[in-house]
Amino acid sequence: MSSVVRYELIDNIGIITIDNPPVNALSQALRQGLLDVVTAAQKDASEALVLLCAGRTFIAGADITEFGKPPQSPSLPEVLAVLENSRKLIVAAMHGTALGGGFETALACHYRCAVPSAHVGLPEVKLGLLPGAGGTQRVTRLAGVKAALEIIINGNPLSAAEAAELNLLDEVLPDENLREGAIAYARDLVDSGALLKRVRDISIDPGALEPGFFANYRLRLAERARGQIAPDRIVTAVEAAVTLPMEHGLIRERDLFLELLHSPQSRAMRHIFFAEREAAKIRDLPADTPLRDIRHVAVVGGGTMGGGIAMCFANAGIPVTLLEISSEALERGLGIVRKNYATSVQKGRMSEAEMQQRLQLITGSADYADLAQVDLVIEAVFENPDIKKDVFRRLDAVCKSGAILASNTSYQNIDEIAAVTSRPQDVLGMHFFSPANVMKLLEVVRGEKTSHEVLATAMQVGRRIGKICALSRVCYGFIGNRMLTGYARQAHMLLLDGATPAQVDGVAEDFGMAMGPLAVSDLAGLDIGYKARQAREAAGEVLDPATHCVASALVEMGRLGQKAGAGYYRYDPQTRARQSDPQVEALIREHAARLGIPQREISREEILARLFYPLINEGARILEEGIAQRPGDIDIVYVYGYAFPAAKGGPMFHADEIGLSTVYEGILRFGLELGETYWQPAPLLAQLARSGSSFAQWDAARRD
Ligand code: T1G
Repeated sequence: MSSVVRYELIDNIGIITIDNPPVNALSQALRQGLLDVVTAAQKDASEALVLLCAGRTFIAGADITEFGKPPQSPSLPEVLAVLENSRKLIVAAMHGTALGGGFETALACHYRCAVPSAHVGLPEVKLGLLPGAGGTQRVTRLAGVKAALEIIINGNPLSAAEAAELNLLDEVLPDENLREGAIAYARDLVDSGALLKRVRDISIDPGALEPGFFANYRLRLAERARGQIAPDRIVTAVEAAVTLPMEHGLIRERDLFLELLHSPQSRAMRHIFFAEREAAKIRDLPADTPLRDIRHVAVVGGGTMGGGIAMCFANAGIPVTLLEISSEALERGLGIVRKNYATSVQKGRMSEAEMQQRLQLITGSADYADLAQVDLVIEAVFENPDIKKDVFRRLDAVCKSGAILASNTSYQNIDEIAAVTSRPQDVLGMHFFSPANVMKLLEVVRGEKTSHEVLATAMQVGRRIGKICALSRVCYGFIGNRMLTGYARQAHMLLLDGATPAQVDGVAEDFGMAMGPLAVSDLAGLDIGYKARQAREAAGEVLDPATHCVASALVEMGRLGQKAGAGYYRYDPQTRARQSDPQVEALIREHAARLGIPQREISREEILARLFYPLINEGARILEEGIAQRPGDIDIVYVYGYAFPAAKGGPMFHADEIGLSTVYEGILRFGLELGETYWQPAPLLAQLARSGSSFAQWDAARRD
């Protein structure tokens, strides 16, 4: 018997227990053990078999760490064929999250049961894959074509009840006693003379679909899954389930799976999967760093960000006090929160009862004394250093010893803020992204004196409220916003060189960005950058007009962006759809002429390189300065904070894919063509490019 698959016979029911922590991933040893046990059980006294897992979940999928390595037999399809062809009835008994190959294993069994809290799903699409062990063929046979397409293309888990509704589960057990319930269910099946039910024997009536169904589905899919190839291949695999016999359908599915497995997109998305988990680990923090107990949180500042942050905690069931400077300001803040929740209820994302439950967790206050016993405070007031320091002085005076004081600042120096308190070891940054209750990224900013305990607690709290956390040291703009500077600067300068806003944004969006840089500026509000520039000029800085003159002119014309109905684009008042505006293009030409910049045709390749090379170059600086722990952390910041396409793996992974020498030589070329001011290669980039290395290799060498 293998170490990861155990077998025992109880009252002539064969119990197969898989035990491969942490998530019972289908490693080679597990596949071999399962095959051996099921084969052996064909000859013993068992009347039926129950397949269940120890630990926190049923099989959570193929072992992703094996991908990209030489395949090792037995393959999962081989193992599942043994299950499906077993002469003895096999019941899959699920708990936790039966995902991917795990759910496919259950689908190859004859009956499926689960505890009420279980979830099942086929999330392969999130790794740039499709189910490669019969999932597309079996789910289509059980749940029908339309449900199968939605389940596999969305990749989201279904509750046990939802799965049962779709005929994907035969029994939802009465309670959470998995083993007991599964054995009783198997015994009932045997005693009732239940037949071996093979999903492969279910036939699908192609006539049930309207003519041209798959072609139309593909057309609608094109916009939804922009740039991703896996969704299209999923349609092909599901179509095969309708048009081909099972054996041929399985072969077709396997071919499509292998095509995706070796695709750059899947490699990139698998990189993001592991980078996300790696980013949660702080290199120099002992694994047993104690955590502080966070039971009650406060947010100072009830603006858009403060309200959104308060919602993050309420959504996680954590009581939160929202503090404002006056009852009027507080009412406005709570109004933002109520409006956000009402929108979610209206869109069916939550019930009225859930909304009320969450609202009850949010208490308003205009008195700092109410914060005396909270465990964590997140300051989210104006991006003004003096105002922030005043807030921290007051928090330091009021909050209990051991309370963590965090700032949501996007740019201010955490060390300077910490220095105005008596407890710099309890101070750090927790930088949320707008809208805070939606965006997944949380930049945890480590001050010079921030203690290990406070850091570890902040990362854990981030996970608790559903955020993906990345650690940053202190610098202007931390990781994400610091890198964005060069990207946004080139977007503006490309306009003066002759590109239109639609061209610049179109290239970025064809690359896979959710929104191009100029459309993002319109969304955020052009006045934010305008005010920041005014503050810098007031402090005596001399700014280069070529980096912002058009943006400033738009603000001075009242074109603040989407909120004003116009910025770089005009916006339809109903749909908010953007339209190019000849007036803006004339304004650009006028400023280019005033600066003596000749306008010319700009190629797609030049736009792409001028947008993304500065991003990569600044990322290299951030790595060499130790601001970010690893290249993957930067990738996570960009995928989850700035909607960089996961199918490209993030800026640093993408740089490795195109080759650092390509990036480095491109920067040198732009330096010659456009002037070296903004085209200074980062030393680390130059070093790695010259040695033919990559960010990934550099990072691996540092770990060893
Ligand atoms: N393979 C290898 N390691 C995995 C893994 C997997 N499938 N899933 C998780 N881990 C590791 C993870 O890296 C982390 O490691 C630890 O387990 C805990 O994970 C043939 C081809 C199951 C919902 O996509 O969604 O099947 O950091 O921190 O928050 O058609 O893990 O501790 O060293 O995420 O409780 C399809 C992926 C694979 C599911 C648990 N399956 N996993 O979440 O823990 S492709 C998936 C998850 C496939 C078939 C195809 C989540 C989870 P470490 P965690 P969690």
